[in-house]
Amino acid sequence: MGKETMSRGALIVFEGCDRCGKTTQCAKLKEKLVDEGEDVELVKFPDRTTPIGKLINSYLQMTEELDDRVAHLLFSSNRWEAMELMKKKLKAGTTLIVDRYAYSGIAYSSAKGMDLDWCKNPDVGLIQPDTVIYLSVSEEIASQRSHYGGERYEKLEFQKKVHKNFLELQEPYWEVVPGDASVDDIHKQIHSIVRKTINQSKSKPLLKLWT
Ligand code: 2DT
Repeated sequence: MGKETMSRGALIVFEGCDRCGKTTQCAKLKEKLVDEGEDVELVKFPDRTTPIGKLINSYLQMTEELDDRVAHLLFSSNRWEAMELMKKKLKAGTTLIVDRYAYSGIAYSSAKGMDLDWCKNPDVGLIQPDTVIYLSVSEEIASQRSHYGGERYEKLEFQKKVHKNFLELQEPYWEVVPGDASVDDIHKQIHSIVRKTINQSKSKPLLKLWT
């Protein structure tokens, strides 16, 4: 098959508050898809390995203070610096499972009181996900898991605001998956959504977010 007619990979994004089980589900999904012979890679935002990502890491660990707007723009830049490579991989047929994306950027920054539309702007034009899996955890479970670590944002009251903001950002390609069931049940549900997405995305063009 010529390169031009080769089917592309799907962009699958996982979103949710801290401790919703995203990272566990991303890993399980990758393992399952690899078993099925799919070409698949994990991507994580923030990517703390780049120079911008290192600054974000210091900010999250609270060894660095930044103006809220600067922090927001750094998170967005950290996505933009990954876009070319992600686009190349998707076009080459690799499915990308992404742990957090622009929606986290907006939900967390606007939970600090920043204007939602202002927060959205820097991410306009990123690659649009084919599916966003939003893992929604009840307040009860969230508070049981509320022994958060020491990073910025890891506080129950703040997380409640973040959850509310996420729900305002829902798009038709979002799937809200209740995160309170067992790890295996959640995995099965996610896998069936993603299988469908991979099949349907093959011949679709890559779109730009919020344009
Ligand atoms: P992890 O615990 O998943 O590494 O996230 N965050 C993340 C933002 O405030 N803006 C963003 O654009 C992104 C991607 C969410 C670290 C924290 O960083 C927050 C939690």
